[in-house]
This record gives sequence, C-alpha cells and structure tokens, in this order.
Amino acid sequence: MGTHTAYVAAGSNIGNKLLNCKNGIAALTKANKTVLKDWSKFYKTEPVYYKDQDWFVNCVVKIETPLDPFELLHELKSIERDAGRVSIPIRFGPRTLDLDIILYDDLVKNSADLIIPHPRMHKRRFVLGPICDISPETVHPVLKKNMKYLLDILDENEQSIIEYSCDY
Ligand code: PH2
Ligand code: MG
Ligand code: MG
Repeated sequence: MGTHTAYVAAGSNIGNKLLNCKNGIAALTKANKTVLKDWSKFYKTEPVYYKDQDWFVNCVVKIETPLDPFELLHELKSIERDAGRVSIPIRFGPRTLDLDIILYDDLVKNSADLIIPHPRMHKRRFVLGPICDISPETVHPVLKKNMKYLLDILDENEQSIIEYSCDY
C-alpha cells in the first residue's frame, strides 16, 4: 500500500468562500490517515471559462495519503456534498466547494471518471499560482515542465489572482 503525495486544489465562489475552503481542507485530514504536509496562501481569483459568476477563493494543499486515486476522489466528492454543493447544469459554474486532484505522485491516468494530472491545471493561474507557493520545482509528469515554468508562460493579461490578505 504505502503512502502517496498528492496536490489538491480547493475553490469556492458561493457563501463564505474562505471558510468553505478551510473547512474542506480540514475535513480532508480526517479522511483515513491523510496528512496535510503543506498549504499555499489563499487567493481571490477571477472566474475563468464561465465568466458570468462571482470571483472565487482558491488554494492548493499538499497531502500524504494511503488512499488510492479513486478512494481519494470519492472522499473529495463526499466532502463537497457535506459542504452543501449541489449540481447545477452550468459547466464551470458557481459552486460552494470544489476539491480537485491536481497531481498524484507521478501518476498519469486517463479514465472516464478521473484524469490525473488535472487536464486543465497547466492553464490555470488559480492552480499554478498557489502550487508555486509550495512546490515550484515539481514537474508535470506529462508536459515535463515544472510548475514555475508553466506559471511563467501564461498570458499575463488574463486570469487575475490576488493574494487574500487576512489572518488565517
Ligand atoms: N473553477 C472552475 C471554473 N472556473 N475559476 C476560478 N477563478 N477558480 C476556480 O476554482 C474555477 C474557475 C471549475 O472547476
Ligand atoms: Mg474544478
Ligand atoms: Mg471538481
């Protein structure tokens, strides 16, 4: 079995966004033997893809977990449901809590229910910005580029993100 290192991105743009993210992360560490190893700052981020919605709060955490990718996915879905997330028919639309697996060891996985690395992570400042707080040298197992590089090549005029300045 052994333990695995994974990066999970949290996002919220409904209700108390910061608290939703914090509670979601806290719930994650209650999942059997999952340990929080590191966490990024929180950011206020401009919505991408579907623009007609409120700004998000986003962050990324590094965990160590004995869960396999599907077990972790199920755990994340269950935490999202507990946070009161309901499914709406807008792709990329507003949500109370979104928890996505970004990376899982060096695993490359393409199944109908789960794609790792997250298929859009390398284009998202709201993922790459936070992950560079904690692991800028980590290499994307498909693109073979590190997180810092992937962040630097994004179009600087798109996808505003602003550090969340408050005590946490
Ligand atoms: N999540 C989405 C779609 N767009 N934009 C921001 N800024 N942050 C998100 O977490 C986000 C988004 C779908 O998962
Ligand atoms: Mg998402
Ligand atoms: Mg999701």
